[in-house]
Amino acid sequence: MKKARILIAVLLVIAALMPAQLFAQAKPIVLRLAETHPQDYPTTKGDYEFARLVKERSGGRIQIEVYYGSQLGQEKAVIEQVQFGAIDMTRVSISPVASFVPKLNAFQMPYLYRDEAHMWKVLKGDIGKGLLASLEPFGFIGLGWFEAGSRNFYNSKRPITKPEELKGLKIRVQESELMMGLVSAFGAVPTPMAYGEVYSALQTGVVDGAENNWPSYFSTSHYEVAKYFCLDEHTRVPEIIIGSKISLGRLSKADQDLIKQAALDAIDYQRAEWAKYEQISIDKVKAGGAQISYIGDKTEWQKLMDPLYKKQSKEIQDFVKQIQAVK
Ligand code: GTR
Repeated sequence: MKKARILIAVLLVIAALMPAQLFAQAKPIVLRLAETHPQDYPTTKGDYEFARLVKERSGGRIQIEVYYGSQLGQEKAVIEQVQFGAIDMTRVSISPVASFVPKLNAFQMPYLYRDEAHMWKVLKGDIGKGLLASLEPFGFIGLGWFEAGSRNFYNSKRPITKPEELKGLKIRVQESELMMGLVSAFGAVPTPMAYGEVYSALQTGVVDGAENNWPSYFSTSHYEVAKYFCLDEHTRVPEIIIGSKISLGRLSKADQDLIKQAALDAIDYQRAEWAKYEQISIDKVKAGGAQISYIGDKTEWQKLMDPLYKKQSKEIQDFVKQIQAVK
């Protein structure tokens, strides 16, 4: 009896001295990722691929739970929560992140990239890598980029074939100062609003139009209430996955690196999903009655953006030059 008691006491002392990690091993590290779009949307599919890679490579030790469909809130509020560590990570457009990290505006300037291939050369090259690595002082860990096509105007009032036809239209924009400036430079009236509120704002006439890519125009059903779509391709705004410096900062350097690499390795999968879904979206909105105006020569549209470029800080103007120089 006495021996048994001594044994228990010894075991308790050993247990108390064992590092906490040994016990934690049995319990996986669970990280929450916030996503605006529905479950079948290509960014969400990219999130799942990222989560799959992390789980596989960590032998199940790290698990990412994807909260799609804005379950954790609208983008701006989610970014704030990531910044103070209440949400571990999120996939968002860089537009609203630029309110927290102004230099990101350089990556969403109008008519900046020659095409999709140019943008990806920038994002996957030194400029993109450097940018991801520079988010830490703002409370974020930059993980990776996703494709989001080009953004275009659509409205419920009239077909748009020239920029002056946008004059006076109330256009919803993301919560982004740059996007407000862009819409104003076209002579329209910008109205910042959360993504989830746009359908009813279009339906009730609170706004006349909005701007987005084909997949968002389709998946939100905005084409039902704003059928004039103008393929002016004014911006190409990459999506970004950001982690919370507070919450990911608690992980070991090796685990952080594993997560970063998995996010980068999910990019090509997401881009392939994007291409498929973009085509489906184009077909569906056309079949659903959307009227498309195709803009051939965009010189006139581009010229109107000169003042917006000139207004940017030196840091952004330098970035723009570097981006343009990537061949
Ligand atoms: C989409 C983007 C979303 C959100 C939305 C918006 O293209 O994927 O993350 O930013 O646009 O306009 O609010």
